[in-house]
Amino acid sequence: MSKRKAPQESPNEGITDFLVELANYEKNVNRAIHKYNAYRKAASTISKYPNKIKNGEEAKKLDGVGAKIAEKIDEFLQTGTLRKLEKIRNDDTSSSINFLTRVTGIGPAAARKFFEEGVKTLEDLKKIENKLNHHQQIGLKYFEEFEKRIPRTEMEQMETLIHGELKKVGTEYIGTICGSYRRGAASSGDIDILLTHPDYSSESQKQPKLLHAVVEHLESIGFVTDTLSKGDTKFMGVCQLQRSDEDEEEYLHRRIDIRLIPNDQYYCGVLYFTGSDIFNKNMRTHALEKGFTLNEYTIRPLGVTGVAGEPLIVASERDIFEYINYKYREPKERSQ
Ligand code: DCT
Ligand code: MG
Repeated sequence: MSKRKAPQESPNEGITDFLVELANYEKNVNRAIHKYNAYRKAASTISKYPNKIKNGEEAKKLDGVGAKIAEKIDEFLQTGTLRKLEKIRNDDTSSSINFLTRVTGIGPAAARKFFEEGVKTLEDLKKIENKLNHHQQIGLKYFEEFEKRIPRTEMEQMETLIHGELKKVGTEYIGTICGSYRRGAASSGDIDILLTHPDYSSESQKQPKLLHAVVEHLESIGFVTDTLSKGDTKFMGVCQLQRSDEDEEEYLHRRIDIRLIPNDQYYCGVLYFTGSDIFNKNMRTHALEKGFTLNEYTIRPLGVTGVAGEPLIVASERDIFEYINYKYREPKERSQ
């Protein structure tokens, strides 16, 4: 999961930017996930709104924009700034904690702990490197590189490479690069790969070898450069394209996640990891209204008592939309 989201272009960019900044503050500093979700949701609806918002009242008519956010929009439109945000930006605790969470491996809780120990900056982190866990050390090592988004052309190159190499490991693998790339984004924060194989289903034994063989092969060709964590079904790490003669510069190190999914759960996984997170949330809410529970593994009908039944058979993403009577949306149309 990538840490920094691409800004959304809209006539109300100023508003959506400050809402996202407030959202991150609530998540990282206050650990108030509900407030985070509320700001994200408001930002998402406003970014879809085609007209330039003139005042809070106009915004309040939109889904997810309440009285308090409307008030902030008024203040922002009238003064060009927001006192609450100015205060947060100038506050040492908030800005330090917010900064520390930009390192992969440092979440809101670890950030606060480091801050309380007097560790606030990249330099401070470098001084206590031996106290960081492996994931955080790699996060520190590649801090600047991980902050840069991956241009779509580079994502395409990596996709070609990965599909080619996958075939060499085994002809029966199926792989999909999900995340913002699958949604057609101009740039991505990381690479999210889903793998499946006909030999692996939710009924069969775990098959970590199917994942590890792929990871080891990608290491052997120098594409995967570091490991953050490696489990039976999920690899988190770092990759880098090799420079060729035509390239002027080295490629940057990129965050890569590879997941092995049982073949009967593959399309629920592809749907979930394609996102966006907000689209997923909306689709899950719709599923619940129709009496189904949907997650990254399965879709199950809910009985009258609210107990989930057996997983339904899913052979495509479309099947999931059809079960819950939701109009199909191509990945490109799933940004919200
Ligand atoms: N996801 C989700 N809920 C979350 C986090 C992730 O539903 N809280 C899903 C949707 C997107 C997918 O996982 C991959 O996550 P990210 O890489 O964080 O998102 P992205 O859309 O690929 O964006 P980016 O370009 O920043 O990587
Ligand atoms: Mg991503």
